[in-house]
Amino acid sequence: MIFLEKTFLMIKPDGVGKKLVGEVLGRIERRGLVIEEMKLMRLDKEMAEEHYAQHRDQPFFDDLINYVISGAVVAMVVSGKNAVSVIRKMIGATNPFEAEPGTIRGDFALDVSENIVHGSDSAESAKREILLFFGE
Ligand SMILES: Nc1nc2c(ncn2[C@@H]2O[C@H](COP(=O)(O)OP(=O)(O)OP(=O)(O)O)[C@@H](O)[C@H]2O)c(=O)[nH]1
Ligand SMILES: [Mg+2]
Repeated sequence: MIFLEKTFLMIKPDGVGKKLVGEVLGRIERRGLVIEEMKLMRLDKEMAEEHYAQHRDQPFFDDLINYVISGAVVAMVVSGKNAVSVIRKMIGATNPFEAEPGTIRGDFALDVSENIVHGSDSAESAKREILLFFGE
């Protein structure tokens, strides 16, 4: 089935630092998805912990939070047919070592703790994350 839906995507500090903003935006646009909202911003600790709340009990949580607040990020709302799963496929596996070539992580990352982008893992997560970042 085809759903017109919205998802949340964030270029993480290593993606911004490696000058991959244009590359990621280009892939989204060339795929036919639409960038509805976008902002360059810096997360504070509270917002980062809220965003990654599901991982609070993981051993890597503190490292994850410190990394995501370490520099600017680009947060955006992306829409299109099946946008949630299409973006997840374009991003590739969580561990870049396992991400297929042609995916963002498979092309630009090698380390699970610095994997360039975040994408919502479900329509429910997208709704929550869009509310957190864009208040809508
Ligand atoms: N150091 C470390 N970081 C991890 C590990 N697993 C996940 N992470 C980090 O935590 C983030 C969130 O994990 P998940 O939500 O399970 O993975 P994901 O959905 O592919 O990644 P996000 O799109 O960032 O949410 C990942 O993107 C990684 O940066 C791990 O085993 N070790
Ligand atoms: Mg996730």
